[in-house]
Amino acid sequence: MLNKNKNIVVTGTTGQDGSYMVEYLLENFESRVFGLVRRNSNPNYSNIKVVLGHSNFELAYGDLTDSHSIENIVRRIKPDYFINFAGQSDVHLSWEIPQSTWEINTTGVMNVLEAVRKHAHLCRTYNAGSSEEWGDVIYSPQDEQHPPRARSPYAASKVAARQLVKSYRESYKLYVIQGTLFNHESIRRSPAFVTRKITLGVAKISKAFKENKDFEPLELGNLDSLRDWSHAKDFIDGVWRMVNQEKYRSDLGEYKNETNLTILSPMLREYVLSSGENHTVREFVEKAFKVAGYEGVWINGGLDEEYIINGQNVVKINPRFYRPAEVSTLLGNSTKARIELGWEPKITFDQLVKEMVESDLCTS
Ligand code: F7E
Repeated sequence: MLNKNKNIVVTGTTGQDGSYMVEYLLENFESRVFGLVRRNSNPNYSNIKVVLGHSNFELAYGDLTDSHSIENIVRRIKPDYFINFAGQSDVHLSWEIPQSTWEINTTGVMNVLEAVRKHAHLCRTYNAGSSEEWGDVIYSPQDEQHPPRARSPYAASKVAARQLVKSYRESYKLYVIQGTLFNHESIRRSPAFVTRKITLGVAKISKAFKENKDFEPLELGNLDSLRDWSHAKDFIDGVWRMVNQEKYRSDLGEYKNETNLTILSPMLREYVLSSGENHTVREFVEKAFKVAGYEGVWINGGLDEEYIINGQNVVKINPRFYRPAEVSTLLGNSTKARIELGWEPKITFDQLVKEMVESDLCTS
């Protein structure tokens, strides 16, 4: 168990991944965890309500795009780990706000790397990478060797961040890693993403069925996209293993001199985390309704496609949700993480859908 003297900074604390990471660290270790949050006049701490008040947890104000704030935090806290889950993670939105997507996901990462380089050289740093970086894939399943083929401003920002991570690792011998995470979901997922949008829609429509009320059908875009979906909690464990690679550990005092640093840091590995199976959006819709007790049929096709349950249209297509350039299929090969890190996902696709739908049925 890590002792109390370790300081861990987690960014994106109020989001899905950051909040699960904070919980995981506080449950398993005695270290001090600093959750980075941006100033917001209307803050939403619902994902971290269970850790607020924990004696080893502290909120710290900062913004990745404000280099001063990141530098001040790193200089003050001198973290042993810096886990960066903050970002503009909405792929579709990245066409609307390409510049701020870049500033948060790329320049923001440079700010972290610079702060760590100057003030916490031995800090183990993680940056969230994405399977979106591979874009219009050239083989399946995709592993760490797949070339970047970005198809959105979001993906391009992550590819550039990966190159920054690589160059800082090799130039300054930092322990810094950018994992490649496939889609990961949970009850904490924002409705901006298709899985949560569907489970919330299913809950709303189920309620309307039960109460015999009118409802608007759920509006979706491309139903044929294939995604490799996992549970976010499984990935938290994988990320923690990436920043604690056995070969390079002997605990944090391990790098005794510059010679060791020079030899070891460039050998760090970046890993894919994925379930190894993929499903269409259409299949997610069917499974989600089934969890709620409904089975339907698809009729028509193309932009007129509809999902019919009890003679009523519950899903229709809205072209607004199509993307200017789609990543039509993603399927991960996480063999390397499974063998070298001993990581494996524990929650199946069916369990994930069930958990999300049941949670939304309870709260709708
Ligand atoms: O879309 C299709 C959409 O927005 C999944 C982020 O965490 O994972 C996520 O990116 C698929 C796409 O996630 C709707 O066209 C259909 O093909 O849930 P999503 P994403 O774009 O795959 C990666 C790994 C990340 O790194 C990202 O940060 O579903 N789709 N109809 C729709 N998508 C949305 N959002 N809304 C729809 O109505």
